[in-house]
Amino acid sequence: MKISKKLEKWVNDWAAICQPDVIHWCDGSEEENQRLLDIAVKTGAAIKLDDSKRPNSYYFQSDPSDVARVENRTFICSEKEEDAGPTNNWMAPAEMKRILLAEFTGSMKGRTLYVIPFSMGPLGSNIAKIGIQITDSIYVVTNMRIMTRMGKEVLDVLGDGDFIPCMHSVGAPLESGQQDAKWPCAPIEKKFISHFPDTNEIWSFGSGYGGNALLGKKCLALRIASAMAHREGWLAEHMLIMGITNPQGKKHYIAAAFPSACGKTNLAMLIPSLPGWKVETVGDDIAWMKFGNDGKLYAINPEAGFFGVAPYTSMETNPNAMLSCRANTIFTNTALTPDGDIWWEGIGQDIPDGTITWTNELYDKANGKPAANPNARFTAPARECPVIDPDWENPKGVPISAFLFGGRRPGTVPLVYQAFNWNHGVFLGSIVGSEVTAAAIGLKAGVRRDPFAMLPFCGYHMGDYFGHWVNIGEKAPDKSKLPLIFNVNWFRKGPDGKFLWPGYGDNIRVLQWVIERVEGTASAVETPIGFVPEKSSIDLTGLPDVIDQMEAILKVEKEDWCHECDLIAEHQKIFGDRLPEEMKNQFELLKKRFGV
Ligand code: GTP
Ligand code: SPV
Ligand code: MN
Repeated sequence: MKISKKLEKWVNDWAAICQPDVIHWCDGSEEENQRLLDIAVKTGAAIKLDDSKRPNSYYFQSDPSDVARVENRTFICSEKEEDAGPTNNWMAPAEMKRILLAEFTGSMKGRTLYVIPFSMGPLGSNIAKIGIQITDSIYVVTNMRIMTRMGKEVLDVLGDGDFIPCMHSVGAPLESGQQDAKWPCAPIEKKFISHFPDTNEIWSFGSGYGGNALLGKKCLALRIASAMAHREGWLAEHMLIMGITNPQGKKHYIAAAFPSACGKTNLAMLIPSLPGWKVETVGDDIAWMKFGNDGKLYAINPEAGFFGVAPYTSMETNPNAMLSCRANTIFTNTALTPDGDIWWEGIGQDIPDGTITWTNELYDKANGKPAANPNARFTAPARECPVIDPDWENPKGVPISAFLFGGRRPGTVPLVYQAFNWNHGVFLGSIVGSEVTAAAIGLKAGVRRDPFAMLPFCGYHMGDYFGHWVNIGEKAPDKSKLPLIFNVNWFRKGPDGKFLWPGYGDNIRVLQWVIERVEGTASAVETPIGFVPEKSSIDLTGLPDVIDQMEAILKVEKEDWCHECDLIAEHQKIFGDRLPEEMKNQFELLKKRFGV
């Protein structure tokens, strides 16, 4: 392996601090991966699933305190506090490093320090970024191998070049002779997911779960990358990317930002319920976008796998996700069946007798607790997805025709509406709201604002982030080629508390309208919030029950929106004088259109 002096020094310096027993440089090979998984099985950290049911797949249960991202322990450590903005936790970089150096000291005693060279984006493409993660967790190494391009090829491409240093420890040193925990981690007040956007560094301590620990994902590809994108004039977004081909064979790509656990994976892989339509997946969580020479905005998926929400994924709701995790997958916090397979609520089959819950107890229907954690996840290679797009690894990316924003809104927000123009679309992104989900720990129930679905992932001042989106529109090489912007809501409920819209594969009916708007062929009604489809312009063939509901699904009620305007006013206040004029104007225009 080709290791630069700079990289070697960085690793050795950390090793001197963390004091591991062994240093292991990951080459990313099949043999290495197997060796690590065998160790995880031997120590009781993992269970190998039955090869005839779930080939080459493994099952992990986390500590009950470490099941999702921890937003109140996530920090943006910019030099200036105002650069982190009102929506991020801030600490001065020197202070955070002082605290964390003490925590990292001796934190890997009795453990192995793994060095993971990884690329976000196709290896060697000029849009890709190389990171090096240090970790003391086998779970993290084996997940990073699925989620990123990882191993010695990355070092060959890196040479003496710059990398983004990503430091991670689960924060659970072992005394000699001490028995390891099944899922080592530190208590909540010792967890720190820290980002240094001025120097492009990540220091994560105390958690082994998902976005807290797989540092290429939220930490690098969103928080650090969003700050780089702001400086350099591109976009790093919490968006799926999908290709949609109509029955005439015309293909468009769209990107969509929904908050965590609000339907990105499901939309990215949907199987259209309308005949003749085809959907292909480029990515399900993150998009990096730059203008191409032709003036269009091009997107790449920096990831190589899916870290998908398991519960309620089924052959009914998302067959392509089920097929993606058919083999070569790591399951975390699902339930385990007696025949060595996994199970979760909403998987589409009854729970087998003798199933073990994610907390490692025999499932007991009577106690009312779910068998799988609501944030149980599968880590599956993107190449296993039956509808992966032929261009998903194209280093040029794919051209984006439309952006969708959305969240879980039980009321107020219609199924779909289109922004009047770019800045109005940016305003729609800035006011995205959603009922909170299980993807983060400790949030108050109810609707919260999650602008652009980036609230937990923006590495700088959110007001400046809105301004950056305005700028992208202003500086576009050809404004006529900017994506059109829409807002969608699959989650509106009727008086009985049930979803009004069937969702999932039927969402193609909304995508059809979106694409016909892009092509200029679908009709729409102008309302104060934007263009809403004519009832007749959404194809409801085969959905007789929904026809009567369409009024309620598409309704824009003045009373609801007056209340919404009060909430938007409160939301905008948070950003103070760093809220761009354009966003204030858009809000004034909205109120004026309602006559308030
Ligand atoms: P992260 O990976 O956390 O960023 O989430 P995600 O946006 O990829 O969410 P995902 O697609 O995994 O969806 C999470 C939940 O939303 C699942 O439990 C789905 O069942 C539910 N869901 C997704 N699409 C729809 C839909 O169209 N209608 C309804 N009612 N529920 C949906
Ligand atoms: C999310 O919470 O948006 C996720 C899962 O995609 S995690 O990687 O844990 O952040
Ligand atoms: Mn996500």
